[in-house]
Amino acid sequence: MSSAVSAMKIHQPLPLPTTATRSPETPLFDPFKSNSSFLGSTHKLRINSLKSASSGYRRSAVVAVSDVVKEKKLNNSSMVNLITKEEGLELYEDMVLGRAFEDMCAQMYYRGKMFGFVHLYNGQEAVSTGFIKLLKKEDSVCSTYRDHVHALSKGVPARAVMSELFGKTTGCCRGQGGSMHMFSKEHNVLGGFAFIGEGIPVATGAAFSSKYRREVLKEADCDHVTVAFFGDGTSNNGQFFECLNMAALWKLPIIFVVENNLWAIGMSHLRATSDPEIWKKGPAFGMPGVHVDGMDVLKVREVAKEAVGRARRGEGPTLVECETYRFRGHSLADPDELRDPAEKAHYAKRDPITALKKYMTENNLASEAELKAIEKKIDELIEEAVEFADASPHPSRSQLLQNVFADPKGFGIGPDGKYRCEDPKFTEGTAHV
Ligand SMILES: Cc1ncc(C[n+]2csc(CCOP(=O)(O)OP(=O)(O)O)c2C)c(N)n1
Ligand SMILES: [Mg+2]
Repeated sequence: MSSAVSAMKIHQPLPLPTTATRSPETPLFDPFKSNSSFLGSTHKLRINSLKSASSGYRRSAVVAVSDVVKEKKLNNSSMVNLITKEEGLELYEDMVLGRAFEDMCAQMYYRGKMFGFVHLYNGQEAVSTGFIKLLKKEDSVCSTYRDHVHALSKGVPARAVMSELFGKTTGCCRGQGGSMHMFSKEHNVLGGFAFIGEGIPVATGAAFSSKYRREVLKEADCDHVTVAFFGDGTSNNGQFFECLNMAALWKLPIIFVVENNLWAIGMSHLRATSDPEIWKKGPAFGMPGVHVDGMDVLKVREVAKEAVGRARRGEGPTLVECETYRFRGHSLADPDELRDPAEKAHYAKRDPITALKKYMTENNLASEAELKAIEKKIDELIEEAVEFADASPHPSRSQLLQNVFADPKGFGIGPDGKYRCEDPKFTEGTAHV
């Protein structure tokens, strides 16, 4: 039996019981009774967790899938691989692409090729890759201002993302969006959003439209799924709760993916959130809540498989909290002096790319040389993306007010009686327009 086939046999979809379907007898995995290290770098949370475990308060329909996977691994020492070679190589390539792209962004930013805020995704690659590489082209992804890598995972070409960052016409938004507003109709990337939480209702609307097309317009093959990515800080925003409610009420095909990197700019998640376990908010609204180690792409993928499957089968939404970490400052303008070096070092050791590389080589899924070849291919692709972006033209002045919904009169009328925006000097002083 090939390792792929046996892997499929052993790894049946993981259970995500809902409050509606779980009988009281169903044994529930309790992460607090295991050796789980939820938000492992802190003591405070562990104390909170123990308190709630002893009060019995958190007996809700939640499953710590990362721990389930870990336990399976322990209980099945002969367990075969979680992925096939081809799958592993695809995941590796996507994560290396995300990392190398962001590293190049940092270089280009400091060389003055990009403007405004640029938020990098280093460290969080397993989340984007783990979810998006399971999606179909028709499925949608909604992001935040930390959006380059989500767009890349969803298939937007690196050169189109880089050009967008350079503010060039060949960018995926013709240079008009910039770093925080990646959008691609073709790839169903519904946007990055500078305001936190803005993407969540957009994603909920997309999921509603899929359901409407299937159930009201009778498009039987419309089983499209939407994944909304957002941060821990954002999960304290009201739009999150409103959308959880609507998604559960209407059983929408959506997955809410919280990328809990423990920080919202300089605010610790533990200081800002009454109950830091975001996953528990799912069952409160009647949907499964799942916590997963977001530094391990294979665990994320296991959780994603189940959640995407649920959504596609019309069984409704899932809330997934991925425990992850950003390896750089909040944005490239952040000197990153706030976070404890010991915390940074703790997560650096859990680099998701190094972890996958180790898994692949130790399980004979790939040789060092094969992985090196992928890294080289990606380096070349990124070099090419930069050259392409650099050589591409800036948008013409006339593009400035295209797709701007505000009436240009809002800019006022100049002394010559014409709109100010028609004055050739209107944009003087702004970068490269
Ligand atoms: C509505 C709104 N309020 C405040 C801000 C300022 N702001 C920008 S990023 C951020 C923190 C978000 O943290 P998190 O959701 O954890 O995402 P991360 O940056 O960690 O990916 C805040 C408060 C904003 N962009 N939008
Ligand atoms: Mg955060």
